Amino acid sequence: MLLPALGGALPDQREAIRVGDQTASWEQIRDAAAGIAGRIAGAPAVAVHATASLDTVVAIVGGLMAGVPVVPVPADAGPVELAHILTDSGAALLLAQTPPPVPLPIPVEPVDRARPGPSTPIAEPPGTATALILYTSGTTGAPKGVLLTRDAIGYGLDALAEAWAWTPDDTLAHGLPLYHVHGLVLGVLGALRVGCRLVHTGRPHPDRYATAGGTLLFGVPTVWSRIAADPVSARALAPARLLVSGSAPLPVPVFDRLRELTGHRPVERYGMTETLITVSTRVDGERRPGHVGLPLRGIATRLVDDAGQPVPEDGESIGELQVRGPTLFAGYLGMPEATEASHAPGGWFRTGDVATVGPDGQHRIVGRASIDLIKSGGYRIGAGEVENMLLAHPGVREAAVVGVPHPELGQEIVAYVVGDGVAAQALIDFVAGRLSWHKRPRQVHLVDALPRNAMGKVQKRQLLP
Ligand code: MLC
Ligand code: AMP
Repeated sequence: MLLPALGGALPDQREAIRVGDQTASWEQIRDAAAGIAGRIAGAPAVAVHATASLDTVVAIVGGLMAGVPVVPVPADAGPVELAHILTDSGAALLLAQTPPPVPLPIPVEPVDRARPGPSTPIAEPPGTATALILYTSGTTGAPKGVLLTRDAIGYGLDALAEAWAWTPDDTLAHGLPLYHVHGLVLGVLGALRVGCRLVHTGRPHPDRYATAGGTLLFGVPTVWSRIAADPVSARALAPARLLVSGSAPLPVPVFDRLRELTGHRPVERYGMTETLITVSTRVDGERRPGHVGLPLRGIATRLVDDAGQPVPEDGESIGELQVRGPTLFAGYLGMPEATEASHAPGGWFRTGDVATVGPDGQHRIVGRASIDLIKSGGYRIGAGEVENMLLAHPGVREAAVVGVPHPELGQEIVAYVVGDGVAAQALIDFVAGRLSWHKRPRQVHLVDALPRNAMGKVQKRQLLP
C-alpha cells in the first residue's frame, strides 16, 4: 500500500495533518480523498492547482487512490505555463478551489471534500502505475512531464525513512510548495507513508518553523539561510531531532551557523525530479559540511568523464554523476527521444550534475554541467524557457539568461536583453505574469549587443561576474 496512514492500519490522530490553520485526521483525509477518487476514476490524468492547502492534499491523495496520474500545477503558474502543463499532460480536469483567473483549456472543478466515496472499496492500483507527472525544466524549451510510478515513490520514501530513522513518532514540519519532489513527495506523501504527523506552515518563514513543533524539519538552503539569520527562530529548533536540507547546495557557513544556534548538524540529501532522492547523509553517519553523504539503499552511483569513462573516486577528481536504481522515473511524458538521451547504456541516468566521490563514499556536488539550468531558491529553472518568454515580448530582439551567484537564493536569475525602448521592470513583469513568479528575472540589463563568438554563439560565461 502506497500510503499506509490512510489504510486504517495505524491509530488515527485527530490532528494528523495541519496545513496553515486547517487540520484533519487521516480518516478525514481518506474519506474526502475517496470522494475525489470516485469522481475522477478512469480519467487519463487529473491536474491539481497545488496551493498550500488541505484541499491540495485531498485532491492529490484522491488521484493516487483512484490510480489516476496526478499533475500538480504550480500555484502561481501564469497563463503560458498553465496552458502548457494542462495541454501536454492530457489531464481531463483541473481540481482547483479558486480557479486561476485566466482562460483554461480544460474544465475546472472545486475540491469537494464532502462528496461521499464509492460504495465499494477502491482497489490499490498496481505499483507500476504512474502516480505523479511532475513538470520540470530542461535547458531549453518548455518544461517536461516526469512520470513517477507508485513503486518508485514507495521505495524512495522507505529508503529515506531508514536513513533518517523516520518513524510515526516524528512530527514533520515544513512550508515548501506542494508541487515538487521536496514539498509534495517527501513532505506530504512521506508523512502518509511513514504515518507521522505533518505540520505544513503555509509559507516557509523562520518564525513558523520555530513554532511548528516539528521533530523533523525540511527546508531548501534559502529557508535554512533565513533561519540561520534569525537566531531566535533558530534556537527554538534545538529540541528537534533532525534538520534536513536539500534541493540545492547548503552553503558551509549556513551549516556552521545552524550548528552553533540549534546544536544540530543538518542532514543533507541530494536528488532530482527524475530520480527522487538518491544520496543522503544518515542519522547515524557522518554529516560533513558541503557533502551530501552516501547512496541510499538500492541506489548505485558512478562518476564519468566526457567520454563516459570512469573517474577516480578520490574525493578530488570531478565527473558527471550518474545514478541507477528503483527510484528512477519512467520517462518524460510523450518524449521518448529525450528520455533515451537522458540515459547512458545500462540504465544509468545522466544527472547533469558534476560531483566528486571520496574513498569513503561521501558525495560532494560541485555544480551543474550546463550553465543553462539555474537553481534559485531551490527551484529549477531553464534559461531557455525564460529567454523564449522574453523574446515573445515585442520590444525584445535578443535575450540571454544566466544564474548569478546569490548569497541567499543560491543563484539569481539575471537577463541580458537587446531591446527597442523597453523598460527592465516591464520585462520582469512580463515574465512573472506568464510563467511562474519564481521564474522572473530579478534583474534585467539592457545592453547594445550580447557577447558572441566568431560563430555567432552567445558567450554566456562572459555575462557572469
Ligand atoms: C511570492 N510573492 C509574490 C508571489 N510569490 N508576489 C506576487 N506574486 C507571487 N506569485 C511575494 C511574497 O509575498 C513576499 O512578499 C515576496 O514576494 C518574497 O516571497 P518569497 O516567497 O520569500 O520569495 P523568494 O525569496 O523568492 O522565495 C524563497 C523561497 C522559495 C525559499 C520561499 O524560493 C521557495 O519556496 N523555494 C522552494 C523551492 C522548492 O521547493 N524546490 C524543490 C524542488 S524539488 P513579502 O511582502 O511577504 O515579503 C527538488 C528535488 C530535491 O529539487 O532534491 O528536493
Ligand atoms: P529538481 O529537478 O528541481 O529536483 O532539481 C534537481 C537538481 O537540484 C539537481 O540536479 C541538483 O543540481 C540540485 N540539488 C538537489 N539537491 C542538492 C543538494 N543537496 N546539493 C546540491 N544540489 C542539489
